[in-house]
Amino acid sequence: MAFIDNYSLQGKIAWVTGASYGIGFAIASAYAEAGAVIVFNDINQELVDKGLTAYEEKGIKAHGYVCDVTDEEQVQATVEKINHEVGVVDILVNNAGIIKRIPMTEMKAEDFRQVIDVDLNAPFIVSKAVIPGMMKKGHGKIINICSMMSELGRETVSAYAAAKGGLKMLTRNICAEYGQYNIQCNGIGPGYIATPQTAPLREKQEDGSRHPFDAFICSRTPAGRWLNAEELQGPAVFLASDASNAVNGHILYVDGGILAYIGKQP
Ligand code: NAP
Ligand code: GCO
Repeated sequence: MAFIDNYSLQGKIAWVTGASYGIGFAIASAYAEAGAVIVFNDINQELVDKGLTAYEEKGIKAHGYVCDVTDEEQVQATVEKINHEVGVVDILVNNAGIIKRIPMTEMKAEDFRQVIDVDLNAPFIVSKAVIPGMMKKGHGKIINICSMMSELGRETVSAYAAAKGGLKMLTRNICAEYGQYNIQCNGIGPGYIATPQTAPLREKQEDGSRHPFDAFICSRTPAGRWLNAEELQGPAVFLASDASNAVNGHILYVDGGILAYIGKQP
């Protein structure tokens, strides 16, 4: 077998949560190109149908399921359906996520809980649901989509930073607990990616000027630009493939160098 074949996902079943669009869609599209069968979910049929159409337009026959990843009963039922209709999941990407940008002293406890529920509890719920199948198969890959906020804080994102910091440690704990079953659990920490989630940070101001945060992020990124979701595809395929079987409990930051950079002098 040629070395490069280690990067193939041929015949693998990959479930990317919340992948009707955005980062999840980009990762799932790359997985399909690497040979995987794509499974994705979203919280309503309209978004699942939107995703199925988008995948079809790329020539990908994906399997879409309506599933709120915070609901353990829905997740367990979805895993049963996937096992029956597609097959046992080999690769899980915990991508679904939300953010609420509210100053902490103004944030309702319910808002904090909702972010923790989607960004931290859900990766626990979905990982717990697929690990038994991976154990039976004798292999598995779990990739948690972490964040710059797994390492850094900033104003208004207390819930998100707490969730993504916790997701970093959940990643390490799954590695510790299930590495013995040939299951590798790693994280990807994207920098600032131009998706619907960050659109509010890039909106033009009323006077047509750049959003202050847009200019700020470009000054904190050595490349001086926002990244795009496609730049996560290579790292995501690597962590889903046999090429990374000796990589476990690692958070791979795909941030253009933000974490290494103090920022451009004004
Ligand atoms: P996005 O455009 O907002 O997409 C998030 C996806 O998750 C949507 O499809 C959303 O569906 C889905 N989702 C939300 N709650 C869900 C739930 N309870 N059950 C099922 N699906 C749910 O976000 P993105 O920018 O692609 O980000 C994807 C992941 O990367 C997130 O975990 C985010 O925290 C992380 N991340 C993003 C960036 C960035 O700069 N964009 C950087 C680092 C990390 P709905 O449309 O129905 O809500
Ligand atoms: C924010 C952004 C970030 C990105 C990402 C950075 O408000 O600071 O939304 O949190 O989403 O997580 O890695």
